[in-house]
Amino acid sequence: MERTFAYLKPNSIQRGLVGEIIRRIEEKGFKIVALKMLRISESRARELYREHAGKEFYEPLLAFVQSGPVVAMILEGEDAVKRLRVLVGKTDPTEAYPGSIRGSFGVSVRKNLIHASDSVESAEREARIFFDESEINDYSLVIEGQL
Ligand code: RTP
Ligand code: MG
Repeated sequence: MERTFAYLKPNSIQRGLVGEIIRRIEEKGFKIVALKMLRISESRARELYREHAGKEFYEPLLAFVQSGPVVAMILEGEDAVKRLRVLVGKTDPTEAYPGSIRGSFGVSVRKNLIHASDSVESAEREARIFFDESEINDYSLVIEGQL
């Protein structure tokens, strides 16, 4: 099964959207194998967004993601990276489909609620910034009727 990494940005937590966003992720069949709330340190933020270093939005982005606690997770599923990016929607919420997470709740490019890794390689790299191997859980999802 493919793994992807996501975290809910500070405005998701501040707006009380944690449950709603995770519900949509679970509803789509993703299996949560790691989950925690934390504050992102400056060094972790720089490492996470190193591909954007030097761009005009880099410093404001770093400040925003450190402005409050975030909720980080590792998700498993078939084609998980691509499928989560579709569920999350386009970077700019004004261009994201209304059924997507950003299309439903997003208000600006910066405050677009959630990060989702853009490749299997990024997912592995980003998951390692936030989680130790011992924090990743192994279990089976119970399909209705198997209870
Ligand atoms: P993410 O990494 O957060 O999942 O979002 P993404 O792949 O859709 O977007 P990316 O290009 O990786 O950009 C990372 C985050 O930087 C902020 N951003 N601001 N022009 C701008 O002001 C601008 N462009 C990007 C967004 O918050 C984006 O999620
Ligand atoms: Mg990205």
